[in-house]
Amino acid sequence: MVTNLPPDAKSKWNEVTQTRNPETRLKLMGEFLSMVPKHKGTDKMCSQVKRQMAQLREEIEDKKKAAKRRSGPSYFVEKAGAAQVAVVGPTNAGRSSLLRAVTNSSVEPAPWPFSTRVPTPGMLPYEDIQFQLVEVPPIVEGSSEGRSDGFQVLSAARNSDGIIILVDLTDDPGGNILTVTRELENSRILTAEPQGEVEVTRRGHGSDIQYIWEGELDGCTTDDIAGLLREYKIRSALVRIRGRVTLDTVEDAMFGNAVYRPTLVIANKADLSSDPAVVESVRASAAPLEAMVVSAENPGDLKDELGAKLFELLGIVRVYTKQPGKEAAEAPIVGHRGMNVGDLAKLIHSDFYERFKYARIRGPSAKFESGRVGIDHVLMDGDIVQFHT
Ligand SMILES: Nc1nc2c(ncn2[C@@H]2O[C@H](COP(=O)(O)OP(=O)(O)OP(=O)(O)O)[C@@H](O)[C@H]2O)c(=O)[nH]1
Ligand SMILES: [Mg+2]
Repeated sequence: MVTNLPPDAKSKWNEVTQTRNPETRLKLMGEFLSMVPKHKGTDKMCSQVKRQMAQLREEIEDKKKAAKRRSGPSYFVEKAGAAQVAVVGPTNAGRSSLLRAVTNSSVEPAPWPFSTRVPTPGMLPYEDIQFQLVEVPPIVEGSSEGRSDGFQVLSAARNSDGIIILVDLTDDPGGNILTVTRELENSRILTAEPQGEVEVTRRGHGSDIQYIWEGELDGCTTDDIAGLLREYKIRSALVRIRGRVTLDTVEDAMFGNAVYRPTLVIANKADLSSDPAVVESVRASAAPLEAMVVSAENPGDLKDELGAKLFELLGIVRVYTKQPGKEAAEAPIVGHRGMNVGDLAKLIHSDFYERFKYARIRGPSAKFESGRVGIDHVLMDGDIVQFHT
């Protein structure tokens, strides 16, 4: 929550957001902080800004280093399959072992800590799709401040579509779940779905605030928002409102963008501990996130169980297209819960969307005999869709 910033601080922040040059930006952020009164209401915002400053400093350093030597380990993993899921956690919890157990990855588990140094992918097949699991180097206390390559580690998590937090059932699982979720949250990666989301896109021209409504305001009006943005010297912007949004959510959006990543907790090494009290405490620490208890050493049906869990968690919807007089396509097009016929058309080709007349559906979402539907019809997993343009 950000409260009662003096006007000069707000206009300084405006300068910060207008500046691209990292060195100047860093200097302006320092000036901004010195203008912020220190109290409980500004704590969270100050630490967010400090973290952004630490990250900038590291970027500046990295650029200097990169200018000297042109190579280094890459933290970016190209997405593949239906979704990319980052497997994060403390060192030695068994992330490499999990990838060995459920994916085609040949990453080597090791008894010593910090053995995996760069994000390492593997594919987990599930029915007719695949999930890409990426083992991300360990998260430690202080990762969000840059400890142990923390910025790169956390940006790999941010870059994913979902997260698995893997902990060792025999090594303070509750404490480790809390540490990892705190480091994620500190770097603005939310593991619980936020009630409301705001996106503010500034425009260089015009003098009005336009809205895209995918939700509603809670305890404030559009006048309040326009007033707040004016204090930050923003007169023209596109504001996207999702879910229930308060004025605080809007102000929060001015300071670094939070992302939500659906998250599953897995407690590993169940073969070493079967104490129900420990399992119960893991579930309690993970809540409201769901927790699975597994053994990568002795995985049994883990491949299928994990595939099904991720499918549900990520809200995946598979749709099969069909051309008149032919069989439906074997490979699905992968979308997300809530996807409608128009979204699907856009995924295939913008032409399809523009020339759309109607579609015929067979499968779970079909309501009428003819299966004839319009562009807003919401699809369900397993639908077969024939477009008419
Ligand atoms: N008993 C038992 N040991 C396991 C299990 N999973 C992993 N281990 C052991 O735990 C140690 C660490 O496993 P890794 O898979 O390398 O752990 P990691 O999380 O990838 O560790 P780093 O990449 O080094 O941070 C190894 O000695 C594994 O053999 C399990 O389910 N049961
Ligand atoms: Mg590893």
